[in-house]
Parts: sequence; C-alpha cells; structure tokens
Amino acid sequence: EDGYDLWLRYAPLEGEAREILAGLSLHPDVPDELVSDPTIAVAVAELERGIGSLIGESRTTPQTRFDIDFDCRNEDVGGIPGAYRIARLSGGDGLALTAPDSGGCLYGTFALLRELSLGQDPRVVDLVSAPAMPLRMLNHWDNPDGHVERGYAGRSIFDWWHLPERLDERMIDYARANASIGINGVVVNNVNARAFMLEPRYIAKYKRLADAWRPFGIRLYVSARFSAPQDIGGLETSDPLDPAVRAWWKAKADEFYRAVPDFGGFLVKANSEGQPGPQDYDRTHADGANMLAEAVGNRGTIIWRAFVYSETDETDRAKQAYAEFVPLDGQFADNVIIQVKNGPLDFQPREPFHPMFGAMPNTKLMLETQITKEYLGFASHLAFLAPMWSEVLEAETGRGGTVAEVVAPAGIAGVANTGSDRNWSGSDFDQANWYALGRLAWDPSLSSERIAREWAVQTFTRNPQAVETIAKMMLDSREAVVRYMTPLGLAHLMATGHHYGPAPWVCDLDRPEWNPCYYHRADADGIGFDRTASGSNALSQYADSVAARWADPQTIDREYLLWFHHVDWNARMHSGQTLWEELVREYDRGISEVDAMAEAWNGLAAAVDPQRHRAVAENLAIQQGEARWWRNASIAYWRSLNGLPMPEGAAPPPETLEEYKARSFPEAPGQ
Ligand code: BDP
Repeated sequence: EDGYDLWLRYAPLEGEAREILAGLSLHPDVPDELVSDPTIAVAVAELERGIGSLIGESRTTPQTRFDIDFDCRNEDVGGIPGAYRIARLSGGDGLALTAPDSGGCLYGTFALLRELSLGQDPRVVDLVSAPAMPLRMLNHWDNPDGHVERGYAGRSIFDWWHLPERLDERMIDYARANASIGINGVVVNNVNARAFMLEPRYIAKYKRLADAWRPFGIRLYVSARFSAPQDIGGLETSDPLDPAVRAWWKAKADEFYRAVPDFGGFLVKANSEGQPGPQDYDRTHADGANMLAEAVGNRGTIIWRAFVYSETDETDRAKQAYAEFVPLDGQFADNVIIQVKNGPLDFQPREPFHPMFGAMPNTKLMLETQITKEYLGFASHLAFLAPMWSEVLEAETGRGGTVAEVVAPAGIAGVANTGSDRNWSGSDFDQANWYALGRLAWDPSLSSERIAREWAVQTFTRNPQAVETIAKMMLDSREAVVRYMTPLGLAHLMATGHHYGPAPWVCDLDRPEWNPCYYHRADADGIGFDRTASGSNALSQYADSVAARWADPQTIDREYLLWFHHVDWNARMHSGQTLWEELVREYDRGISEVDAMAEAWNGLAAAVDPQRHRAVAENLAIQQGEARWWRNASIAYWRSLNGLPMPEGAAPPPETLEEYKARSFPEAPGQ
C-alpha cells in the first residue's frame, strides 16, 4: 500500500456487502453504436476492474444476472454534458445508466463504483447528478525541466523529454483519477510560462497527451507567455493591437487546433510578478485577452488570471486585482474567463473571499484555488482543504449570490499537488485535497464531512470507527493550521521565498508588500491591518452589506478580525479576554488540535495498513514539532514588540527570538 491507487483502490468488500455483490453477475449492456466509443470502453473497463477488485477472491455464491444498461445518448437527464442518472432497470434485474453523452456514462460509472465501494447494495442505487459548472480543472505549475513550482511531491509527472514517443502509463492513471472526480480540463504547464512551450515540437507532445486523455473527457490547455510573438515568433512587439501580433497568435492557435482539435485554450498570467502583458504597451487586460480570444475563436477558451501583483500606487496589495479588473467589466469577449484566487492576497490559510466575486456581473469569473499547500505546511502538515473552499464557495457576495453561484457559468481550477512521488501528492492525506477539489467543482453543496468520509472509506478503511476518527481529523485540520500559523485573520507571516515556517519579523525586503511586517502591522500598541475607511479601505471593494458586517471590530467574524482591523493588544474581546490573551490561546489550541490528530491516528494502527499508517504518523510528528515552532517563534516576536507577560497558564517560548530568527534550512524545497 504505497498510495499509488489513490481513492480508486476498490479494496475487497467484506460481509454482507460482498455477498450481495458476489451474488450478482454484473453485465455491462452496451448498444452496438456505442461499442467502439473510446469513452464507453474506458467506462466498461473501469466497471469490470472495480467490481472484480471489490469482490476479491473467486466467486463462491450462485450468480444472478444483473445488467448495467448503458443508455448514453438520452436527453431525459437534461442536456448538461456529463450529467447522469442511475436507477433500477424497469422490468428487469439491473440498473439503467442514462446520460446525454458518453462522458455522463463515464461519470455515472465512477459514481456507481463509489457507491459500491461505500458498501451500497447495487440493487438500490438511485442517483441523479449533473455538474454544477462546465469547467473543472487542474492547473499544473510544472516546468518543462521537471521542476514543479510550489510542488512538494517530487518531480513533474509530465515527461516532456520523452514525449511524444513515450507515454508514461501514469498519464492514464492520472486521467482515470481525474475522470473519477469529474475533472475535465488540465493546464499542463506553469503560469510562469516558457514561450518555447508553444513551439511545434511541444504541440506534438500535447497531441499525444490529448489523444490519451480524450477518452477520459479531459481537454488539454496550455499556459501561454504573452511575449511569445517576440520570444519565438521573431516579431518586434507583442502589442495586442498590432495586426502582425494578432496574425501570429491566430496562426499559432490554428496550428494547435490542427494537432489537437479539442484543444481547450490558453491560460495567461500577465503583468504580474515580472510576467509580460498588455500593460507593457499601455493596453488593458481586456485588449490582451480579447486578442487571444479572437485567435482561438469558438474552438476554445482564454483563461486570464486576475492574480496581478506588480508595483502599483495602491496602498494595499490586496486591492490591486479589483482595481485593475472591475472597471473592465463587460469588455471581455464571450470566450474569456477571468480566473480569480479565492482571496485577494495569495492562498493564505484563511482569507476573506475575493471582492471581485460578484463585482463583475458581465464577465465570466472562475475560482482559482491551490491544492498544493504552499502556505499551509507543504505536504508535511495535514490540512484538509474542503472546509476552506466551501467557506469561500458559500460566502454571500452581497451582489447576486454566493461565490459558488457567481462562478457557476465558468468553473473552478485547483493548482495541482501531483508529482512523481509514488503516492502522487507527497503525503497520503494530500490526496484528499485533489479529491475534494473535483468533488466540490462538481457539486459545491457537498459537505466537507461527506467528502472526507467517502474519501476515507475509499482510500483507507471501511471500519466505521476508523472512518469516524479519520473524518474528524480531516475536518479539524485546516482550522488547526490557521490557529498555529495565522490566527484571528493574520496572514503572510511565512518565511521569504519558500514560504515554510514562521518569519513575522521580516521587514527589510525591497518592496514593502514583500514583508510579513507589512501584513501584520504589529507595534507596541496593537496588531492587524486596518483595511477600513480609516486605513487602506480595501473594505470598500466589498458589497455594502458585507462591508457593514466587517467594518466594526465588535461585530466582525472573529476569524477576519486582524485582516480588517488594527486592534490594541489590550482590547477586550467577546470572550472577556484581551486580544493578546486570545491570540496566545489560539496558538495553544492549534497545538492541542495537532496533538489530538496525532493521538487519534496512533489509535488506528489496526485499521490502516502499516505502510501508510507509519507514513502518516511520521508526518504528524513533524507537524506537532512545527506547530510548536510556529507558536513559539510568533509569540517570541510579538512579545518583543508589546512587552507583555505571558497570559496566565501559557508557557513562554523555550528559546529566544534570536534563536528562532537564526534558524535556517536551505534544504527546504525552493520556489
Ligand atoms: C504565488 C506563488 C508563486 C506563483 C504565484 C501565482 O508564490 O510561485 O507564481 O502565486 O499564482 O502564490 O502566479
């Protein structure tokens, strides 16, 4: 059990569930016109593989024939691509799998296998489901040389060196895993893109991958560097309004579509962190995006990122994206989607939802999340992210619905956490975040608890008590990380560069907003970033109803307190404690929660295979130590500013601030 099989383990059932399944001779009934459909072939193969594995050793019980009737051109379920219904076959022993397209039958097959894995009796399976949004994607930050930006699971899974001749079998298992959770789009390269990845020799590699993934319903997308017309096209400019530049992109797009007829389109990071973009020519994001949109036409989509981070006059980095994009609402072509990170800053353990959601009613916005845990302890800390994403998806924007409703016409992307590690994600529990991203993009109303349980059963064990324990660990885990890293609305206190470990004291980097001290604004009197009208007024970017709730430090949701307010260390909180006392209590609570996770896991030695049990236990031991490191280093630093004694009952940090500052670990994975 090295984790390679992910949630598609199909571990043999036991007891009654096995008896029932083994007693049925499941028979995929595929109509003639679908027999040669590659997607249906994938579905049938998966069904056979899954059921065989769920039954385990040879059949002993008498067999009853049980048909699975593939009815995959049926609009009865509604015309949404990928929708499916599974119901008892009328007038016969079996199930009818009904879908408007082959993709729906594939998703239905995976749904059926999930139910069976959960121990459901196939004779009573009754499901109807449709994806909530059209685009459910992974964005890989993989570089052509195999290094993954912010990747903590080994090298890239894409072998550009040997493609197109060699197709790693892993590319098929990857596609299966994605299809099983409804993911239908993959951007294969880093947003910090290299122009040569648009050259013909790369297009041949994409073709090989796209051909392999097509049966799994996955469309391939590529990150494009905006200056490619100059970098590889020999032009003097990349000005989006220049006719030669436009013609170059049109020809480039045609070249892609000749090789990959269902090519998804381009993803672009422009004018952010040194990437080129239309602003280099005094053009807008809309000018740049629309030029590419015209080049791909109705064949594909341009996904344009709102993560703009460059030198501006803004007094608050959190305001930049809204300021640049909202005035452009209505100017983007129909096949442009603006991809917006969950919060206005950068994938912190907690941020309020991004104020752009709801603020651009005439533009398609999609949600960008980060599966790889750049700011949440990499792959060594356990943090199940479904609660974080649901928090954002369920947030009321105050302008036409929740974030989930705002992004429903477009979709969700997750920055992938895959790598060449045998377990794909760098740790067993990080697989759950890949899983959760797909499940939530399919259905944002799924509860974190449901996702945790179904993942745990498929991945680890069906023992009900163990599942209970694992689900609880998962559900508490992200909040524990928030508590020991960035409690009460703090953010961006991580060490410079690799973003691992605490460094709230950093204050000497060239640009103000590179420094943790810019974000916490702690001094002798208090801590927190005043984003109200008396400060940066980032709050004014939210709808009035939301801003009103957050404007008052007395009424604001406690978890956003220091995000929006600078608060005196001695201010009284609702609990009756001072801010300082409450902050320290949060750190200590974070630590006890991690200790509780480790203890709970130790109790599962009999329920989980030894290989993965040990791997998880080792990570939890790291997390226990590092939660303390975060707490102690942070407290030592805050005390150096506020001079306050430790609250009663709280232990002082065992080392001096200088000792925490002096820690360095050059072996941490770089960017
Ligand atoms: C930040 C990462 C950086 C990415 C950037 C982005 O630190 O490596 O390039 O986001 O999203 O979180 O473009």
